[in-house]
Amino acid sequence: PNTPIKVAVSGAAGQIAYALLFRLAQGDVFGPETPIDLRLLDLPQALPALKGVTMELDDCAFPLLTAIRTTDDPRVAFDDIDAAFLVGSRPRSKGMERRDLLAANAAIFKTQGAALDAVAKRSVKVLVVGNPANTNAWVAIQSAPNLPEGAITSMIRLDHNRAAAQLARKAGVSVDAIDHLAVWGNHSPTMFTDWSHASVSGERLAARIGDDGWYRDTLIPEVARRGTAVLEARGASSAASAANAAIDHMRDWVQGSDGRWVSMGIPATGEYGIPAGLVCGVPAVCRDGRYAPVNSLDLDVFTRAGLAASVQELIGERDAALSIVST
Ligand code: NAX
Repeated sequence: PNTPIKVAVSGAAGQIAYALLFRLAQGDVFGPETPIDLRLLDLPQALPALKGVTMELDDCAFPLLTAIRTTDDPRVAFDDIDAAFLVGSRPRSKGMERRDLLAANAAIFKTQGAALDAVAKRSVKVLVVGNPANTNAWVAIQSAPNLPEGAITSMIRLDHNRAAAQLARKAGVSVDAIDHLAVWGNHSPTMFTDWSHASVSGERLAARIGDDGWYRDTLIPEVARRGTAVLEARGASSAASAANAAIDHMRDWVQGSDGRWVSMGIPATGEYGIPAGLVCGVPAVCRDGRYAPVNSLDLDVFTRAGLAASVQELIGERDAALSIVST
């Protein structure tokens, strides 16, 4: 039998994890041949609820699930792991300032980055889902100087998938038919959905849809506000779709994207006026367990302006987190 892959999930007692863990244990990321050893991390007060989740995982009798360990200690959770989904973060409480929220999360991701640096496999693949996801990933990277560049990424795939679904519906094609779609920037309302390179079966998607006004005035704001719309309708934030996006992100990173573009939050290389190192959503292609950003695209004025606004917001978040990282 194959050696089990060791996978940590933080925020494991939360609602996204509740949609994520069962699919992971079923083989949706690492494939039907790879046994999986789960390390579930949450805060001490969540451990009783987490016990219930592990009971349910047991009760599924997943053939691939070889072990489950629960802990409130990141060093225990991340010991020798191959992959991590960092879903847990500090939510905004009533009256909390944005600055305080950033600082609280910077402290969490500083600790978790240092723990990854100390004990994870050097080949570890980390996906940060907990918000502010881009900046949390940036903080973790600063705290993990001994991990190879590119080990830690953030999730913008939910936004990518949301855009793909809307575009496919508008064009009357299946989602699979769409390629070269990109979501740039921060996972926040400033994110920028870019259809300027998108194609459908070799044809330009924009030409197929033929409605630039719809793209600018409906699609872009609707993708940006989709999280709020789900929250209002469901009375709870996106969970199953967020877990699905996390699965898509990690699966494509591990197994390859088959030449297709996916959007990932990755440390910028200096392209497109994004300051090097800033964790920013960009289009990428995954192959052989690695991702490569799609570089040297010609961006039109509208796209450049949208991206620049989101980058400005990311710089502000990074600067607010900086004091925590450096103390
Ligand atoms: P829940 O509140 O249901 O669960 C969060 C869990 O994290 C809780 O069990 C909590 O105890 C735990 N936790 C908090 N601090 C922790 C720490 N320091 N170490 C370990 N565990 C910790 O939230 P849920 O709906 O699951 O959402 C989780 C995060 O995903 C939130 O930050 C949310 O904003 C973010 N999202 C990010 C998305 C993205 O596209 N990047 C989309 C979905 C989602 O909004």
